[in-house]
Amino acid sequence: MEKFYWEEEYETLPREKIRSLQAERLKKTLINVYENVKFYKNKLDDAGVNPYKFKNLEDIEKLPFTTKEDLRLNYPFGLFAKPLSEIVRIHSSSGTTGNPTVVSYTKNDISMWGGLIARDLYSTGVRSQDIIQNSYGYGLFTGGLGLHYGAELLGATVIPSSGGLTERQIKIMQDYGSTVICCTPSYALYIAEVGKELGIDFANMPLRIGIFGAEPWTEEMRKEIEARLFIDAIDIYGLSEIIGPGVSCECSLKCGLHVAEDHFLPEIIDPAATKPLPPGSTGEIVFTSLTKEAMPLIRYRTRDLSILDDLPCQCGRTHSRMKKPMGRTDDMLIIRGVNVFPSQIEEVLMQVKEIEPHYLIVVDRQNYLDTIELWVEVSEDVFAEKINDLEKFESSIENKLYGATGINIDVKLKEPKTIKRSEGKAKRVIDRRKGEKI
Ligand code: DLL
Repeated sequence: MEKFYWEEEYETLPREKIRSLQAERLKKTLINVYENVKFYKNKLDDAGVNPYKFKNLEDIEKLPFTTKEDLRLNYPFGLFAKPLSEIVRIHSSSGTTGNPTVVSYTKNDISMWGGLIARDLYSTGVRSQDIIQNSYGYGLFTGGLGLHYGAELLGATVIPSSGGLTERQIKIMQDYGSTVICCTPSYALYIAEVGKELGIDFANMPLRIGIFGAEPWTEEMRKEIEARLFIDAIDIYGLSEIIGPGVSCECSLKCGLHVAEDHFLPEIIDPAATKPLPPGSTGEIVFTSLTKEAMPLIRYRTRDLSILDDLPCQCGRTHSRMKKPMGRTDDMLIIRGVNVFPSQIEEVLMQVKEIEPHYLIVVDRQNYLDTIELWVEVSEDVFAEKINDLEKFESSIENKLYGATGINIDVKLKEPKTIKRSEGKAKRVIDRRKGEKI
């Protein structure tokens, strides 16, 4: 009989056992960083925490936070807890300003990561018979190699196609019969668009599951991708600082992303007060490494906003589930004092059936006042049909957006294929107030 879980012992642990496993692993991690990372020795001493005496998970509040800035200040190898002779891999993220963030892995870290991804893929319904086309970028980005090792461990056939060369991606998909595609959700839409132009019939292809992440995407976007590619679209989340993809992932039921709580301890905090929030609150998600050896991080502030739910999932897995991340605290736009997230705009847009799922938010300041425009494409036929009526159509979308966000957003309908497509993480916002250019 086929097994139901990849790693039942850990995936279905009762909550109190998860908590005691986390406490035990956290203590080990604290000792590791205290002994081997000067930055943490100083921080723990300042906080008056003796890692050898750490017992209760409740005491986590006494531990210091770690931020991206700390990684930058300790660039490149200052937070490594192991000598380079034990480090077998380095990844890094480019970042737009200053030093990149550098992360490292021991042999054990790499095999733990592979195990996590295999477990995630298994929970989504991927099996060893599957052909996985991995279109996340291979290289310093963690997406490509991260998914790759887990997919191989599962025993699936991996096609390391990396990102880009979209027509070739589609040819591979067709000729090799890929059953699973891994890429960003925005790239999945681009593949669907190019496929349509090439006359590809996705409904009759073997493709059945998509593993999408690395950027925020709404439920509405999920429906759009599922309808265009005729697949189940699954959300996978992660960040290089913590490990890469696989920090959390949906199971086939798609009702929240299961956090790998045997490896990472999640918390939700109020980003301003930096205090933990009660269960069910929306806040910034913070992770503490529990098993990582090369570069464990304590209370790493992700800047991602989500909600945690620790009730067991219908699938029987017991790890807490994260709600689909709704964006980052630093993605929040403040327009004339009103806060708005790009995801709120996307949610409204995806419900307007005449438009294409390609958009760009352009923020500026004119005469000391913030302005916000939404550039969005309409499909060929709608463009031709509504050409005389575009203004009316624009204001109907503007009204919907006002209802959802409380701000006046100036909608600019654009001709098909005028908005730049993405092969990796999409850039949805251009903030001219910060000197950004299109
Ligand atoms: O994006 C790791 C990854 C690769 C995840 C492939 C999933 C798939 P970074 O480049 O370090 O790592 O970017 C991490 O991307 O803090 C979030 O803001 C965002 N992010 C990642 N996954 C999701 C997701 C990879 N599923 C940053 N939903 C994170 C929303 C996501 N945002």
